[in-house]
Amino acid sequence: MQVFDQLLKAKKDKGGGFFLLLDPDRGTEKDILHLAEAAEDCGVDSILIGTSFMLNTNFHHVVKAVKEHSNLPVVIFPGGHGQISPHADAILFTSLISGRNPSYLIEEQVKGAPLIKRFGLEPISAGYMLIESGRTTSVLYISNTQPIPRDKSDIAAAHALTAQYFGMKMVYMEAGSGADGSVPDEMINIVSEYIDIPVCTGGGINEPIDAERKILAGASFVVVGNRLEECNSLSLMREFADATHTKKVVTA
Ligand code: 1GP
Repeated sequence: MQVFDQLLKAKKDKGGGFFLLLDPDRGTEKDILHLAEAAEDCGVDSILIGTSFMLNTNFHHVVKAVKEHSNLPVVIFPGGHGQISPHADAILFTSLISGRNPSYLIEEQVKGAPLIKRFGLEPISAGYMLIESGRTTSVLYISNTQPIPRDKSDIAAAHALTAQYFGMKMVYMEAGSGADGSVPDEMINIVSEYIDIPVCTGGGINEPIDAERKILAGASFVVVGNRLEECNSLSLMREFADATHTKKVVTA
């Protein structure tokens, strides 16, 4: 089964899909692999790997090691065309549609596409939208773009519909890693009601209850990185997965 179909199945069966984001620039390799190895047992549906600004030169090595330590689909969430590795299963083929910077709208993608083909990675096209989060996150600074204001759900909805009409498979509503405020539930609700493709959201989701709220608001997938990498707690990772899986299995 293709990775994207597996993610859709997680949403359908469990109510929402929970993705663990591992940033090769944050934490030691030991800490990253500690989370990766336990992720499947804790209920994680997919592991994302990527960063907005990479200092670590060992990207391929980290992706390979994570893949060797987990049976979950490993999906690259690239900050640029330098983060394409043959060791992953799929890649979020994002275009930063909320911005007007040609580098992140199309240039990085043109540089990366031939490598994705050569490596046989499954591209999962996604309209990537930055939502104002209360601070200048790395992705905001590096992309040199304006985020969509938190109270402008209509603007967010128009961007998301554009992604759908372009044939993208989902939209990713991003507050930025370590954001002060996650994407507002109300905006997720308005956008997910307005479009027919799934909504993924991440950035500043620091408590399991927040993950549950995002799914109940209409998101299909929730991404958590910072909080789990900071505390390296397997029990918290399980709590996040359980909270995201809003469709509880009732056993007789
Ligand atoms: C960042 O959406 C992800 O691209 C996750 O954000 O690290 O704040 O969980 P956090």
